[in-house]
Amino acid sequence: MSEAGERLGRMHIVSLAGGIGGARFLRGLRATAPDAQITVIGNTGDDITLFGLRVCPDLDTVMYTLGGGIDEEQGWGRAKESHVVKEELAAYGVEPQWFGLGDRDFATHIVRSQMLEAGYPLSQITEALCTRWQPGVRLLPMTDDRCETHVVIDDERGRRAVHFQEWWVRMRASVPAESIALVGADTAKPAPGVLEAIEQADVVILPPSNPVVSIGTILQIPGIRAAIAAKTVVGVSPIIGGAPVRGMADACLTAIGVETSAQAVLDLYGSDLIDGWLVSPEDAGVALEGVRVIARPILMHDTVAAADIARTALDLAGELAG
Ligand code: FO1
Repeated sequence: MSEAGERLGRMHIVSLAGGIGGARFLRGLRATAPDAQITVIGNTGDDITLFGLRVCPDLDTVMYTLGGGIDEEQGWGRAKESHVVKEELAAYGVEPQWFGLGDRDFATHIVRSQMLEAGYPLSQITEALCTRWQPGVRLLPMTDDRCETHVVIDDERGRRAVHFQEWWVRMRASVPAESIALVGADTAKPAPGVLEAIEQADVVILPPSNPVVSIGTILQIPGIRAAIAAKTVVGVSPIIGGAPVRGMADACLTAIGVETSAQAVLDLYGSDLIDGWLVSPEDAGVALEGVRVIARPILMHDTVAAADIARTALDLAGELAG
């Protein structure tokens, strides 16, 4: 194995991850560092209880994407899905009907919910679910404690907080968010293994996930941001040329008064957290004291492209770690 390959072989990588963009990046990271030990800290702020079942969209998106079960077109949910249960629930007039849970996906939520009911923590449940999917990374929830992202809106029904999924899926973030809060963050603890994984990491990678409701929420769990700031951290901008590549990060950034740009997201993360920052060529002017910025194509058309971007991030981290 080459020297670099040898180094990668022993490498401990920690990556934070949200939904679709993060999961696709991780597929590339795993491809470019097949022998590295990769720990993924997954966002649980999107989690929601529906029909008595606990749904963990970002954990499932990482698990299905890396485990080969994802609906590639949608980026979430299972491939070859059917929706008979959803239709039957609708026939009973049961709400909500705006969240598309498929029959295969229901099995994941049933297993998770019965294990929660039996008293297992989410981290052990996620480990159990990953035994089937073999994602090739260690997937940890950011916390085992209940945290949910809620969004304050003011519409015809007045000013109120709605669950992030209702704002994101039912409203398509069309109603401006007055504020976004991670309910429960202040009393939440990092899940077992999270701080240890960060401590043992050679590098921490921030994929191009939503900086507010995915990466931002993970950083709000007490102890996680400080632990990561102590490491060599390289991030990939989720914004290219003033627009998010996918999803609605712009609506989230606007909600917290941050401009939708690669510069503004870097400023939001801060140089106390970030050591290296990958931006697209059209954002080559991005700069921040104490941060090495590299401009190169960062659009993940496929796993090969994602692997190439991930390799650039790892190589930059290697240089910065010195
Ligand atoms: N996103 C949608 O836009 N519409 C849906 O109906 C929907 C259902 C859904 C079910 C399970 C799941 O794991 C994810 C689902 N998502 C859906 C995506 C989800 O809202 C987002 O992936 C994250 O919460 C944000 O990254």
